[in-house]
Amino acid sequence: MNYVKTLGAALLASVAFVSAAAACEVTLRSSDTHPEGYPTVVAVQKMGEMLEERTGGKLCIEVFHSAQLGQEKDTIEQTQFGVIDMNRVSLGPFNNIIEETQVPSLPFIFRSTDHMHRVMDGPVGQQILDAFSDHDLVGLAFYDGGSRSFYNSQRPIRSIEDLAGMKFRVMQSDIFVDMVSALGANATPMPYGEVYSSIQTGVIDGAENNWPSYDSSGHFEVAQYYTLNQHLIVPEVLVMSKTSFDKLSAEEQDIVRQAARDSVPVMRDLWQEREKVSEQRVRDAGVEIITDIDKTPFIEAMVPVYQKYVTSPKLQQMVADIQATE
Ligand code: BDP
Repeated sequence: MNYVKTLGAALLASVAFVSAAAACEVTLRSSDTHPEGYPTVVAVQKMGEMLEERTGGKLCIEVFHSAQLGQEKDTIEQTQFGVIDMNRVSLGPFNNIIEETQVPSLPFIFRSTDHMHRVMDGPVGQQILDAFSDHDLVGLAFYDGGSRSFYNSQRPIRSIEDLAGMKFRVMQSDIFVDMVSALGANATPMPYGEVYSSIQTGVIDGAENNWPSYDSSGHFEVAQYYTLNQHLIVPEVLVMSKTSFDKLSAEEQDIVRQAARDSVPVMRDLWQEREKVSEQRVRDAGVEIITDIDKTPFIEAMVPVYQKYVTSPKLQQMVADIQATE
């Protein structure tokens, strides 16, 4: 009896689900490398709910999480081609394509997450969002990516000298390769999804990321030394394929832009919570966390990186604007 009842309820639920999904005329497919429940995934799902409500059920979003549509570099190309409608990615993999994205990806460019928010919510952030339009994309909003620090499987890193000769995975961006080289270590750019096994098999010694990614990727299981040197605060971005965007009416485009903006505070709250949860989970797993680290030599080592990348007057102005932002 109970079984029949449960079955009936499950059937009803699935019918309801099918009809709700079917009511959407357009379901935008959005990519994310992170798993279900990760702040970026949930924020885009929330944006989808807003969209559905504000378009009377016409537009919906389906988030393909856990890299179901591929690794970031490939999904970016597919979004440019209009095969994928939306994408939530780090700014890192855009660095080699859109020069404006290099500026917020520079090591130690932001003094804090609050500073990053003020910059990305202001004119510099808008300038970067606008830059996507020359690359078949529409920049919709920035999300948080926390601050990134090094972790490895070999030994606790307590100073810049300890990094010497170690091999770290970085996102596929030349800036990060040069950043790691300037610290005296070796960089291997590779997709996020290959990092776990590469550490496990000793192809690399470690990588660098924020608390939630270090946790959700399981990297802490294979790289048990985490040094909070916080060299990067790289914002994440939500973009839409220009091809998909152009298919919408002007009114719908405004609704999409607004819903993306409205998902930002949702994301920031989720992020703050998740950072604490992930930190606790990793600490409970017995990872060695090195907090007592002098950042000054790391900051000083970045001079050649700035010299190499901040060359055009445009990027120099952007760096100056960021530094002048309170
Ligand atoms: C995470 C970002 C994700 C990147 C990943 C990486 O949220 O977009 O793919 O880092 O290191 O923090 O590749």
